Amino acid sequence: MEDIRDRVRNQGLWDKITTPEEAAEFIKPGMNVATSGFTSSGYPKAVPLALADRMRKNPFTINLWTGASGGPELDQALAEVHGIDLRLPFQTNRILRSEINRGIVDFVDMHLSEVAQLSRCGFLGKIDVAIIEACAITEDGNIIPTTSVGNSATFVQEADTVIVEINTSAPVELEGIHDVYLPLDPPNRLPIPIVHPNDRVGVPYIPCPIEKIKYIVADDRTDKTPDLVAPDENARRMSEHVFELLHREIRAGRMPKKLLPLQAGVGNVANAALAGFVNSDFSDLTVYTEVIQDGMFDLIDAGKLNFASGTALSPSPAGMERFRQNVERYKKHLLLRPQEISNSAEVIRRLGVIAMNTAIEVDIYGNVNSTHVCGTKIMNGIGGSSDFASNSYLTIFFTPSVAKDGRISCIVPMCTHVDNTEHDVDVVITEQGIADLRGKSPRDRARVLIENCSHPMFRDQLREYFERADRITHHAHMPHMLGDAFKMHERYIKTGTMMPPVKKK
Ligand code: 0RQ
Repeated sequence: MEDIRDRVRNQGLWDKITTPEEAAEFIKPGMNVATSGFTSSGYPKAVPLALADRMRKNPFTINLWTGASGGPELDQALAEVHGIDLRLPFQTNRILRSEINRGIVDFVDMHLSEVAQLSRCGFLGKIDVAIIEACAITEDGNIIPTTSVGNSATFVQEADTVIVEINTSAPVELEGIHDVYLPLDPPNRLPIPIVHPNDRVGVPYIPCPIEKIKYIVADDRTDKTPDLVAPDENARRMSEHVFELLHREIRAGRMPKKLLPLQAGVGNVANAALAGFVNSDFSDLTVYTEVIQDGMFDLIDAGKLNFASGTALSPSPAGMERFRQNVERYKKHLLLRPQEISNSAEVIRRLGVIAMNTAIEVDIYGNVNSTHVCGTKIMNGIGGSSDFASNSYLTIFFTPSVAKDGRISCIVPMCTHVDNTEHDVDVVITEQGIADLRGKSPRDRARVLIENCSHPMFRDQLREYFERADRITHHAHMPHMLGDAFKMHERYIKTGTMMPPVKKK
């Protein structure tokens, strides 16, 4: 492994360099441990692995806070030894998810923009230790993050003790890509002075008092981001619908030709939508989002993307290699901010972002469930989807019209759990079509969602539900038959089989 002393530029800190085992020894049962990391980027690896090893031999638990999801060396390693008591604010690991859904881990599902403020204001308890992955430590002891900023700056500010993992697999050229701005809390907060996605308003490092750094460890493991999956036919069709919608908006004079800044969630459809922009006639694009993925490199190479602001650089392993080979060129177009800023309601609203996220299910009135399968089992968490959905100029939700090989409809009478309400959802897109809900009453929203977005296999059943509810409730504002609303889910849960389509009367 490369000698990390080149990267620890304050020589006074060299005697803090130690082994991951010694650093992990400092973490005691019940501690609140807050780490860097966002969507499997820039999370600490060596100390959590050493901690998991300790827990395996001598079981105990900690509470784990991060930016968003962590990679296998963090979330999975600690979940496998049942070492997490409480986890916040987002996760995507299969084993951790199972621990949560079995009631072993308490999970607090939070808006990603709010974690830092809640932490600073003391709602979450105090941070005993912050473990931060870094590219380097400056002469003044400040921390240069790696592939994500997330909540790291606030965690460092609030923690009693800081452990830094210098990761030598992170290119040193990452220095300069970060812009760290920490807002004051109410009543002293000032406007965040970002008026374009590329505005720099902070400093290129995480401020850290030297005396807080207790240990520095070396690591060279790379981020374990998922491989890129080729868009499937549904994702391709949804991305075509997005372009149709955006062209419509331009023709109506509601959107400039170069569009407004784009936000795209993670996953198959978001990737397909971004990939689709490469071959579209859109250019001069900007992005104001959380996660910068492979699609952005394609857009930069195609000369279509001017600038992308995010909080995590989360390409696939192949995408990271591509970044590494062309770091200076891509860096000119990219910037990483704290998630409190990348997801700031104030900035999103000012910039007029186009938000594109994915739902698990959408009900006929436009409420969105992004987190809980059949209302009880958490998938990943709300993440930043609602930070963007509630504040964007145009809020789009994607979902395939059916899931589980057609056994369940993703357009349902009533969501079993609501993350984004009807008031925040402008447009729903499935592979079947587009439902533009803006300016529509609940009953009109139901009609357009059923007719344009549901799968033909379930359409009659949804029509029948809506018409019966409308009749029975005497055309109430939002017709519902509460007893019948979840029948579509019940059948799926009980039999796991597709409901037979209802015959037209
Ligand atoms: O199940 O994993 O068993 O195969 O849900 O669904 O179709 O693979 O879609 O990977 O795009 O994830 C909403 C979860 C979609 C994601 C969600 C089952 C389906 C599959 C995953 P399997 P797909 P995706 C930026 C924004 C919230 C956070 C967010 C998400 C699994 O997009 O977590 O947007 N969003 N953050 O079979 C039963 C249904 C179902 C269903 C899907 N109706 N009923 N199962 N599934 N619909 C990023 C951050 O914030 C960091």
